[in-house]
Amino acid sequence: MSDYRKESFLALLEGKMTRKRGKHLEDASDKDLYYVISSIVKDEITPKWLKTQEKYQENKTKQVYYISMEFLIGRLLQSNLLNCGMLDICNEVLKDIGRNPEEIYKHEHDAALGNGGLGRLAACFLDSIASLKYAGQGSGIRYRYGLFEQRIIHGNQIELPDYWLKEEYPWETRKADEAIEVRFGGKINMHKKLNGDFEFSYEDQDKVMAVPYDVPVIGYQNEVVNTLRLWSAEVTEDESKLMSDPSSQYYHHLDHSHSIEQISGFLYPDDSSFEGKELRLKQQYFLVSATIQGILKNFKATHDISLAHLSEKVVIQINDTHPSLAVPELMRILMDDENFSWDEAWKVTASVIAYTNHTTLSEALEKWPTSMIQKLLPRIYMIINEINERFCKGIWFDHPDLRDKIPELAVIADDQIHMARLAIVGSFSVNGVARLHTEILKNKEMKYFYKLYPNRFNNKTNGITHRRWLLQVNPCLSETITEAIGPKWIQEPNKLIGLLRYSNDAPFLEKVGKVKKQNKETLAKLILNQTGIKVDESSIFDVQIKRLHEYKRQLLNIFHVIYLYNELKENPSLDITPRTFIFAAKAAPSYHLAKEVIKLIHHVAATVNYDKQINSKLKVIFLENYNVSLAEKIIPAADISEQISTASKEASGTGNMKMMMNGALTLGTLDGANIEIKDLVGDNNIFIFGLTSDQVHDYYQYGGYVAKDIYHTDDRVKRILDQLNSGEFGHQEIEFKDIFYNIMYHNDPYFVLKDFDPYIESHELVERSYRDKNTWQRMSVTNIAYSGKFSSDRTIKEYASEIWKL
Ligand code: GP0
Repeated sequence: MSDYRKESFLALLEGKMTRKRGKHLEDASDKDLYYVISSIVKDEITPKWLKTQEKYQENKTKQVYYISMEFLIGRLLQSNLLNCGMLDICNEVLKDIGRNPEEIYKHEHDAALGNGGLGRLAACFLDSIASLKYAGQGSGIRYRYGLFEQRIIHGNQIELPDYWLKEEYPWETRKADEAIEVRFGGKINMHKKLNGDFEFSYEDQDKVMAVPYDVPVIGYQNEVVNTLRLWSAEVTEDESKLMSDPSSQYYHHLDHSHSIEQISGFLYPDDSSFEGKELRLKQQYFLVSATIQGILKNFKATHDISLAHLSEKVVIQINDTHPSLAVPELMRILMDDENFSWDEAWKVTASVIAYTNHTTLSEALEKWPTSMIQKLLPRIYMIINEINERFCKGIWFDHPDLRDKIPELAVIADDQIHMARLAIVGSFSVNGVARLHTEILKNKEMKYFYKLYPNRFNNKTNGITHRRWLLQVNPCLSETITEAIGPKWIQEPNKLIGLLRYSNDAPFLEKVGKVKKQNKETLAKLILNQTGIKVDESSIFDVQIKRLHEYKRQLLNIFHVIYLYNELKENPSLDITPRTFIFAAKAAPSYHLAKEVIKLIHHVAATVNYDKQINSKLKVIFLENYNVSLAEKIIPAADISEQISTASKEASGTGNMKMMMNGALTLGTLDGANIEIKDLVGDNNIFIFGLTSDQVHDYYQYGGYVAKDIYHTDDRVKRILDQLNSGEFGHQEIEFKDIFYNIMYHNDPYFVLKDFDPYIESHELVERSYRDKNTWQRMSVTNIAYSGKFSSDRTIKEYASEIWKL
């Protein structure tokens, strides 16, 4: 590192510390340093931000807008420093002045404007779009409360509000002059025009201001700075004036302004499950209307061609169906404000919008009651109705073979609006997020739509940004990689494949093993700090970190732990490789069974961890409040990546990719992107077990699975289930009756018992493999080598060339 650069960074730091915080560097707190370094980054990137946006305007570049109800961006300081090429300097200077960078970065509140995979994917995509120099922006909601903070009390999950804006958020810029009015409710007037068409005007609508807050998205050392635009709901100026008018009904207005601000009040905490609340619908329309109006305004300011050419300059990707009101909203504006005919407006709309599906779970499908949409969005309702009528007529006349499928295809059926159907009908591209998932969409869930629109369907296997999830979180591994194959992999992650040449190179394997060991030591410290439990750093770190959901089968994992515990109790001298099972997961607040599983994990942990007879061989750790920052600490230390969803249920998974990239071996089912990982690394470098997607499908369709039979024939299983019931885990006070009941009397809907035996077997193979350090490290390096494919750079290049046509 050149001394000159270090000196000038230090000078910047000193200067800013006095000016911004009124302190000398020696007296600065970690928080002072956090704010000052953020401000240095902002100064560095602001000119680039302006320039990037000006360039897009001047060159009339085609833009992609990624609309998402969730952006799980986490902390930004470290990744922003990395992307603008200042991370190393900053770390060194901080160390020179006796400060610990980690302690400083910690002062940023994790921005948790998302639940899990779907929201984190959006964040990774923005990083890749900017790093690949594409003109794109994210559009989301600036929730005042992000995803709840999780506390565990006696094994019970407690939710605390996440008021992340309590202190100044340095990355956002409020753009009050670009606020946009969004309207709800009201009456609609129809007038017949001379040419016989109808014209619509609205009355008595509720008006809400959508005020944008822009967050910079910095490309990796490439001068590009894109934007994540987060909309905040505020009262209009007229109405806030009324508030200060003494003659007005103060409390009425207070009530009103409160209900408006609630629109961007909080993120709904449900992952992969639909909660049909009116406030959520308001949020969705608020996001979509503000975004589309903004897009059209920008289009008009940039181009002198008609909006009929919108698709040449704009493409809108909607992240799941949450923003699918984009379809009728764009139709509405084109027809009512821009005087397009229906056909003209439809042509534009259906060539601009592209839809990504993230799940086939039926409980996640969004279906809004027609009455709710009609009341809240009367004009939008009329348009959806018309879309539906034309669509159904189209099938009737042009696809007589599908006539009897109309009830399954109609956008409006059973007094409900089916948002996925609306999204498919109103878009030009429908994509799944992993190969298997897309095949299931095409051949099962959406097969009649696929018949109607075969060319619309395509796959885009998910990815993760290797900049955050390797370079940033695992600097030692990154360095080791670079020492071996040079730095080109950072720009082209596929170059990681060069590591294959080192998969038999003993010194290299040893280095990689050492780095893993260090990372495990670091995590062990964190675990000791947070839980008071000391774990064995040479044990296998077996990790399952993700939202808690029945289909993800944390239950199967803890059943295996109970099984091991039982084995060890029977034979305490059993020679097994010590294991540390690490869990982290939030349950949706109203998801009872998920919370029961969290409780079970805690009670098993309490039993196992304090049992002197066996606790040198087995530990169970639950780390509370799983979020992006915690993931960043766990992932580099993982040996085993648990990806054990019931086959066909996990659309893709992305944690699987993060852990693979950090050298963990996957223990998983043939589900989601696990299959694509397996295809790359080969059967010998992954542990695969359990039912296939087709087998699961056949059991659902034709029956033939009886969970009780396994209970009665497999002693290991019977023992575990009886232990749940007997209060053995939970001091005889707590019994896990609901879990027991779900398996025995709901016939184990996620095949936990069915996959139990193959899972145990797979674990035994894991345990044996780990004994041969050399083989294990070779497998680990092979995984890292093939992980380049799962960089979101690859994913985004595919979106850009095959869907967005940028
Ligand atoms: C899917 F439908 N996902 C949903 C949802 O509501 N929330 C959510 O996070 C996830 C999938 O479960 C996934 O398999 C997928 O990879 C991710 O969306 C991004 O496509 C979890 O990683």
